[in-house]
Amino acid sequence: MHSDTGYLDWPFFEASHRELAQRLDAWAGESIGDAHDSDVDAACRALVRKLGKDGWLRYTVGGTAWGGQFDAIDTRAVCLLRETLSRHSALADFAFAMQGLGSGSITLHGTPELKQRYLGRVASGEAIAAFALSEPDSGSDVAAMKCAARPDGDHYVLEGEKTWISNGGIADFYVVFARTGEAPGSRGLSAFVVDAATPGLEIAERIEVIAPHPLATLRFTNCRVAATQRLGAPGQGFKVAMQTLDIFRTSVAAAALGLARRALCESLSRATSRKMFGGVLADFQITQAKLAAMATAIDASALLTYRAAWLRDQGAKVTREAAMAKMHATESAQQVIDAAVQIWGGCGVVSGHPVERLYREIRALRIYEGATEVQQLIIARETLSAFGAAGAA
Ligand code: COS
Repeated sequence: MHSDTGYLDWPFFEASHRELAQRLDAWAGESIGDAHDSDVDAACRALVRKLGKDGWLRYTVGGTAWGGQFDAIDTRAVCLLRETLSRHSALADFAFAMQGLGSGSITLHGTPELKQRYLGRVASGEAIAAFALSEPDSGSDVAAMKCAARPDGDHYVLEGEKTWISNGGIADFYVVFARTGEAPGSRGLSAFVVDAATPGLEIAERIEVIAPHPLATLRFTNCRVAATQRLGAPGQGFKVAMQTLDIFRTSVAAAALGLARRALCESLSRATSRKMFGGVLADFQITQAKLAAMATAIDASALLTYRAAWLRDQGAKVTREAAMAKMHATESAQQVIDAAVQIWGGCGVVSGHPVERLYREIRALRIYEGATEVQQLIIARETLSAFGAAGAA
């Protein structure tokens, strides 16, 4: 599959990143192709096992002692992996990404015992991870969550619901955020690792979406979780969630970038072969204008994405840069893919055609892990606060 790899020469990357992207591209071409299955649960389980067996999931966890590739999560590597996987198969990217999002809070805040128990199995693909933050009335407004965890001796008792939980129904454990009440709002939340088999945790409902993947609503009823399963100090759950999202939001941008690159590749192949009015589609300036806009949007997304990834790998706080990358890459990928459907004409809306699938697959990325409107809020806040801090008025 043709894809521009010139960006790998940008100064954001080390030689090891270039080698990683090329090796994964070759592997994905041979091993996953376009992974699609009517049984999405079975397809995801198989993808997690395969990604784990061949070593790719090691990049989703931090700490070589626990099975990670490096001691800290290398954001550029995660982004290159997601970009490459999503170019080949959105479902393979999903399977990879959720191992990272679902275990990222353990990498960042787990005790050695929790790291020992979970991270190695995430890295090998033996355990499937999930991140349980959203609720029916608390998606963007995390501090409004109601799911409660009441201390009870050396346990907490969880009561409430979580929804839109990716890997819900197939996960072996969930990182669950709940109100522990140390203070109002965002200062009264804590995070816990809850095994899927814990009594009192049930899958209340499976949710079908336009690009199928495992998704569910969870219900906790008198669900007892040992206090040793808590991640970070009591009341620090909001920060645990935000720090985890700071890593993986940038990687959502990378996934969108991969989908957009695939759309451009499909468009180029169509534009140079589709005969029309005595020439091919690509002869027409109206098509060239579309291709130019697509290529420029892709480069702009790549620059924002790898700037955020590189900055984070230098140890910087990247709340603003990650938000910019996620917002721009997902929004512009939607436009690139829409143009690809237009270039493919009627074929582009036939069920199962690569661009028809891309059209469905991109949509949710503008919503999950912080909708575009949340990214706008974050970018504006950070920009205003930098202006205020500079003393300008
Ligand atoms: N890293 C570390 N700490 C952070 C942080 C970050 N990225 N972002 C915020 N915090 C801290 C703040 O510094 C503040 O600390 P103090 O209480 O010590 O002052 C605290 O967390 C609360 O922050 P803030 O006042 O910004 O909280 P808000 O409730 O206003 O948060 C947004 C607003 C919208 C930014 C937040 O709720 C958010 O990101 N929502 C989207 C969540 C999401 O992605 N949902 C999708 C579900 S996951 S698939």
